Amino acid sequence: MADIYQEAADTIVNANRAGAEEVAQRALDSGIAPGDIMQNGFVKGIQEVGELFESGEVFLPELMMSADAMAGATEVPNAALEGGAAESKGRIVIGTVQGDVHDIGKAIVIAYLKANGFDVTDLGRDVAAATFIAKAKENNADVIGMSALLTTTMEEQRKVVKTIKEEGLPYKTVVGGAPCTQRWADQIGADAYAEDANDGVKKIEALLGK
Ligand code: B1M
Repeated sequence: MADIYQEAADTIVNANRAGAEEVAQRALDSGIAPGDIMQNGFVKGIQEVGELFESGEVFLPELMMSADAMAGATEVPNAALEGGAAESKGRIVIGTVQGDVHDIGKAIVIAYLKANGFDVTDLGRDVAAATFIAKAKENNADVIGMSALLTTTMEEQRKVVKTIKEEGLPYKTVVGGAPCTQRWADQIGADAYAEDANDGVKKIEALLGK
């Protein structure tokens, strides 16, 4: 098992999208759970690339190619995770905040939520605070999920929470993404912080009493 996880991580480090898709499919065919191959394999790979980027050993074009391989890797398990339960546990609108294009983690969170019976509307990335609110109204949402990967874009989460409180809107808010913490969620008045996709499902279930 450890071998295929390492193989998965390597495809991301080597920016090999076709290889990533092949390893993902092979993992699923051999009975490995979608969440396991993502978390123990591909996510480890993109984290390693992130560290190499940070230390100046890889540059932005290589990081972008690894991110593309990651997108390929994510599509295969996500398709397998779709449509887990018949009855909706609640309606979620989720997006990456304005100024931020990181959406790999959000895609994983969405797949987990769908597999666990939530009705999810993906707002995409670079989503303005006003759009989160407008889409929550349009979709009669229970929860707004906001992903932010940059310390400079986290503030956008505060804007959404502030508008909800000022206007007395009924939406629960969940924040996530590498720079976010429980402390940050408390500071901006968000209802929950989710460390990863699995935690996201648990926190949203708790918020909605499921
Ligand atoms: Co960028 N990037 N990046 N990047 N990138 C980081 C985030 C960075 C930490 C790298 C570094 O310098 N070490 C750094 C941020 C530093 C900071 O703010 N403190 C950074 C930077 C600086 C930048 C640029 C500014 C680089 C530049 O242009 N000079 C630029 C910004 C562009 C922009 O957004 N405006 C940029 C660009 C990019 C790419 C486009 C090349 C690519 C993104 C591609 C894409 O997403 N489509 C990219 C990538 C891939 C990364 C790293 C390497 C990996 C991020 C990732 O996908 N992680 C990242 C370094 C790192 O994290 N080590 C980095 C894997 C993913 C599964 O984890 O997203 O944390 P994560 O999601 C988790 C949890 O956080 C949680 O669940 C997920 C699944 O377990 N979660 C939620 C996330 N969202 C949630 C929402 C929820 C609940 C849980 O709501 C309910």
